Amino acid sequence: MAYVDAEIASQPECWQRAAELAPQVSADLPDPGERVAVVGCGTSWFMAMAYAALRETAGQGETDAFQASEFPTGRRYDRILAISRSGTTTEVLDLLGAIGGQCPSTVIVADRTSPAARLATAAVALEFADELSVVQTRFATGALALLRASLGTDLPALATDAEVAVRCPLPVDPERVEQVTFLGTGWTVGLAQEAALKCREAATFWAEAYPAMDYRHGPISIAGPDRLVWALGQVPAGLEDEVEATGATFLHSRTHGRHTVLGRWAAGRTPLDPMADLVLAQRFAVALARTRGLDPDTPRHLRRSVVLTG
Ligand code: F1P
Repeated sequence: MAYVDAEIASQPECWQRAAELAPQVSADLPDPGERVAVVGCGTSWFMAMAYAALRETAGQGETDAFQASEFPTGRRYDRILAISRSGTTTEVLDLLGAIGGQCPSTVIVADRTSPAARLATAAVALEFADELSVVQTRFATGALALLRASLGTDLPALATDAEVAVRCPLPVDPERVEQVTFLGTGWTVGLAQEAALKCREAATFWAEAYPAMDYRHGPISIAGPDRLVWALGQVPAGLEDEVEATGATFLHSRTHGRHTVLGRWAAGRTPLDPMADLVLAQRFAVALARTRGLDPDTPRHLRRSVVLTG
């Protein structure tokens, strides 16, 4: 068993703990009405994208997400919110250093003693969600769970979905898949990006991700037999039929049931929350790694954090 297996399995508990923490750290999280930029790199950037879309949709204020190196320094924000498991990622440190005291900044980290925690005005530490695997799973979803709780999402209900996602059979046999494309709409675009990144990192597997409405604008040419299109969240009308007409398999938590007992669980209920569906995608990535004889904890060419020197 790899570290990532245990870390994935612990997500229901992590989400609960994040929800408990949310009211205690609310003073350091964005206030309603603030204009906020959320930044990160890799996985943390994708969580930033998800939160930004959720916050703005919830009417809490204009919220942008940026890869830390692409932050537009000429814009004015009321608060910068950085996400970084390690708290050592160079682009995040550079940005927090450059902002200085010009604007309040909060960083969500796993390690409260990290450089990012010292540079930001405030740090929210999710020590319980830290990880030994290089591949991020529970820190990312734990940070998003905290932020969703701060927006009023019912986290105990979500944790129940996560319980299903860590236990149920996978909706598809990884041995029989040649390529996967994840799709999202609104806040789940970030989740789709993260699901694809897991497949690339853990399994060096060909995985792409797009906003669902953009999929018809070219990426659909990749679809075909033995390939998978996995939609997280809302599915645009007609897309499932168009994908299936190519010979590709279309997956959605509403229809996982065609393939597994999860569908029998889901029959007559609302589909899994997309964040729980991401948990299934994490498990799919780890299973892919195993079918390819790879250690999912140690992706090639990747370390726990990207620290640039010079
Ligand atoms: C971000 C990151 C991850 C990646 C790997 C290396 O780190 O680039 O997205 O999967 O773990 O680090 P952090 O800033 O969140 O520590």
